[in-house]
Amino acid sequence: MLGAAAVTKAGAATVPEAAVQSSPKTQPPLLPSSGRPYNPVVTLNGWTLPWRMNNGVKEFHLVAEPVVREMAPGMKANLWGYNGQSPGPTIEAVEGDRVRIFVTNRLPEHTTIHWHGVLLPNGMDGVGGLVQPQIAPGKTFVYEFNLTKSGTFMYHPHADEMVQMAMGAMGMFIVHPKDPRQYRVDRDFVFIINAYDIDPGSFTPRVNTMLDFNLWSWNSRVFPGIDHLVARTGDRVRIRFGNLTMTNHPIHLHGHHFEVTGTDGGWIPKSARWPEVTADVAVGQMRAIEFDAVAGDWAFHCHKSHHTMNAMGHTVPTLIGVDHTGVAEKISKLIPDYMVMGERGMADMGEMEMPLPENTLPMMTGAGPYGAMEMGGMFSVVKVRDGQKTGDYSDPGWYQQPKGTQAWEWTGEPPPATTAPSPAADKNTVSVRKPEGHQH
Ligand SMILES: [Cu+2]
Repeated sequence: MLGAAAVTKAGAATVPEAAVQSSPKTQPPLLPSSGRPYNPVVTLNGWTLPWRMNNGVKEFHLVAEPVVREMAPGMKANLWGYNGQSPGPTIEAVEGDRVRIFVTNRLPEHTTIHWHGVLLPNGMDGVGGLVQPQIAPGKTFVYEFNLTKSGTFMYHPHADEMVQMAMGAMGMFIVHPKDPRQYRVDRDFVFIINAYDIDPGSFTPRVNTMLDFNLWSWNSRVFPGIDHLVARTGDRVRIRFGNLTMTNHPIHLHGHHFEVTGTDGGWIPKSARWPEVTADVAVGQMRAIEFDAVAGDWAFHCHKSHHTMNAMGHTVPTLIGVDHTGVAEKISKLIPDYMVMGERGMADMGEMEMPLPENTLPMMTGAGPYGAMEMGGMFSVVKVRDGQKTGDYSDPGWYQQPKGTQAWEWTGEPPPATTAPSPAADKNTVSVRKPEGHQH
C-alpha cells in the first residue's frame, strides 16, 4: 500500500481499492448503491469510477498510470490515463457530498490533479508548485472537499500539463443535483474531446505538437471506434462534452434543434437558453446540450471537416482536375504499389484498400447500410428508435426509413436545366489605360 502516511492523515484505515477497466466499450450506467440517489450518466466508450462510503465521506481512488488505449479496432496507442484507461473513469457524485479522492502516481514523472470547474478550497485545486507539492512517482495524495454545486466538470493534471494532457491524462467529473427530479433527463451521455498526434506506424503521441494533431477523438476513440448514442423516440437526451484539446470544436447534431443547458459554470436558466444545431466548445470549456429525440440515424460530429478524418499527410497537393492518364503506368514501373489518388476528389479513399503502415487507421472509413461513410475522427451516430426500451443502450442496427421518406434516384427525363448565361470569351476584354507621367 503506497502512501500510507497520507491515508492516516485523512483518518481512513486503508486506501480504497482502485478499480480498473480494460474494455473500450461503453459501460452501462453505474447505479448508485450508497449515498444520495441520482440518475447516472453514460460515458461514451468509458465507465464510472466505483466508490465506497466511509463515515459519510465518498471515497474514490484514482491511479495515474501508462495505459494502452485502443483508439479504434486496428489501432492502439500508448497513453497516460487513470485506472487502466485514457481518459480516466468518470467521477460521479452529488451536490452536498463530501468526497475524498486518493490519487496514486504510477507515472514515470510527478503529477497532480486539478478539479476543473469545481469550487473548492484553494489547497485542493491541484496546481503543482502553486498550491501543493508535486506528487512524486510512487506517492499517493489525498484530495478532500465538499461539492457545493451540481454541474459538469473535468479533471486533469496541473503538472507538466503539455506532456500529460498530450498523453491523454484527463477525465470527467459529474456532480448531480441534490434533488434527482431537478434537470432530469431520460438519457445522459458524457465524453471528453481530446486530440493526439501519432505518426502512422507508431504508438506514442508526439507531446510537443501545438496545432497539427492527426487524431481527433472523443474519449480517446476515433470513428469508427466511437460507440453510437442510442435513445428512444421522445426521450429527453442530454449530451455533455468537455474540450481539452488545443482548438475549438463546433459539435453538430443532425435532425434536432437542441438547447445548450449547461456550461462549466453550471446550469443555464430555462429563460436564457436558445435553440441551436451546433454548439461550439472552446478549449477548457464544457457544453451540455438537450433535445427531444426524433426517430432516425442522425449524424453527430465536429463540424471542422478535418476533425472527421483520421491520420493524414498535410503536404498532399490538390490533384482535382489533373489528368493522370499514362502517368501512373510510368511511375508504377519504378514504384510497384503506386496509385493515383484525388483526381476526382478524395471520396475514393473511403472504399480504397490501400496498404497502410502497421497501427494506423484509414483517413476516411466506416460502412453504413448504403456504402462507405467516408468519415473518421470526431463522428458518431445518434440512433433513435420507437421501440428502444428504457435503459437499453444496445445497438438497434440501422434505421429503416418509412417508405417514401428517403431521397431517390430520378430515372425519367431530366427536367430542362436553366443555366446562367456564361460570358463569352471575346466579351471579356478589359481596357486598361496606363498612367502617364507623375501627375496622377
Ligand atoms: Cu473539431
